[in-house]
Amino acid sequence: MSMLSFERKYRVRGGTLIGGDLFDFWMGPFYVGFFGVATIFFTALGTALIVYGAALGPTWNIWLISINPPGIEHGLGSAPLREGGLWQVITFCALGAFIAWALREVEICRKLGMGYHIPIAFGVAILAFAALNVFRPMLLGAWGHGFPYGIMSHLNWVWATGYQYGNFHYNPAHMLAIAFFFTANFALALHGGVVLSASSPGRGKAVKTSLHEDTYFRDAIGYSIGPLGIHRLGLFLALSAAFWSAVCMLISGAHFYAGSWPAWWEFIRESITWAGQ
Ligand code: 07D
Ligand code: 07D
Repeated sequence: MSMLSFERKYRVRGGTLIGGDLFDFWMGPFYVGFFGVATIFFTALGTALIVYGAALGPTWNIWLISINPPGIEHGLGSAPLREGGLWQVITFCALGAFIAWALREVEICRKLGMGYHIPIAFGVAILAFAALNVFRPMLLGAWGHGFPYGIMSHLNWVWATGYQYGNFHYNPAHMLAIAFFFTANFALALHGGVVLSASSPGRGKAVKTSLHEDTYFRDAIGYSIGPLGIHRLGLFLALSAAFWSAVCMLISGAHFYAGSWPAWWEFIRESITWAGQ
C-alpha cells in the first residue's frame, strides 16, 4: 500500500523502548519495531502449536478443536506436551504476544508524542485474560483451573465454572462488571447517535457541530458532559467493566469464597435491622 501524502510527516524515528533503531522502520503501512517482531514470533509459534494440537486429534472441525489445560493433578508443575503442556506453552505465547503488542502501542504513542491511553486500555484486557489463566489458577494451586482454547469448549468452561458457584449472577463483582458493560454500550449508543444526528441534518442543510450536541443534552436532561468528557466517561466505563470482570473471577475460589454466590448474601438477612423478620 502506498504511503499517504501526510503520513511521511508522522513517520518519525526514535521513541523505541528497546533495540535502538534496529527495527525502527515501516513495512507498508505497518510500524515494525522490536515488539512488532516479538508479536509475530509469539503469534506464529502459538498458532503453530494450536495447529499441532489439532493435528493430534480427535477433530479438524474448527468449532470443536480444543487445546485443554493439564489435569488438576499436575498442580502448578509443567505437564507433558500431550497432557496440557501444549496449553501451557500456548498460554505463554499468548501472553508474550499480547504484552509485546501493548509495548508496540507504547512505542507508537511515544513516536507521536501522545498519551498512553490505548496501551493502558489494552493492558486491562490482558489483565482480565491473566486473571483467568494465570492468577486464578495460581491462587487455586493448579493450571487445570484455566479455560481451554477452543471456540465452543471455552463456552463450556464458562458455563461449568459459573454453575460451580450456584447462580453466578449473585457474584457482586460480576453484577458490577455487567452493569459497566451495559452502561458502556448505552453511552456509546448515545454518543454515536448524537454525533451522527449532528452531522446528518438532511440534504442541503448545514452540518451542526459539538455546540449543537451539547445543547441537545442540556435541553433533554439539563446537562451535557461535553465533547472531551464523553470520551473520558467511555474509557472509564469500558475499563471498569473489564476490571470488575477480573475481580469477579479472582474472588471465586477456595482462596477467597468457595461457596455458592446466592448464599453469600445471607449476611444481609442476618446483619441488618430487618434480621429475623
Ligand atoms: C469483536 C475484537 C475482535 C476479536 C475477535 C476474536 C480468535 C480465537 C481461536 C480457532 C469481542 C478472534 C478470535 C482469535 C480463534 C481458535 C482456537 C472482540 C472483538 C473477533 N474469548 N466468549 C467469543 C476469545 C473468554 C465468551 C468469540 C478470546 C473467557 C462467551 C470468539 C479470548 C470468557 C462468548 C472469542 C476469550 C469468554 C464468547 C467472539 C481470550 C469470558 C460468546 C469474541 C484470549 C471473557 C462468543 C463461540 C468477540 C461466541 C465468544 C474469543 C476468552 C466468554 C471466538 C480470543 C474465557 C460467553 N470468544 N471468552 O467478539 O460466539 O469479542 O463464542 O481471552 O458467546 Mg470468548
Ligand atoms: C478475558 C478477553 C481478553 C482478550 C485479549 C485479547 C486476540 C487477537 C486477533 C482479531 C474480559 C485477545 C486478542 C486473540 C485477535 C484478531 C486479528 C475479556 C477477556 C487479551 N455473564 N461469567 C463474565 C455476563 C453468566 C461466568 C464477563 C452477562 C452466567 C464466568 C462479563 C451474563 C454464568 C465468567 C460477563 C452472564 C456466568 C464470566 C466477561 C448474562 C454461566 C468469566 C467479560 C446476561 C452459567 C468472565 C474475567 C470479560 C470474567 C465472565 C457477563 C451470565 C459465568 C462481566 C452479561 C450466570 C465463569 N461474564 N456468567 O471478562 O469475569 O471480558 O472474566 O447472563 O470468567 Mg458471566
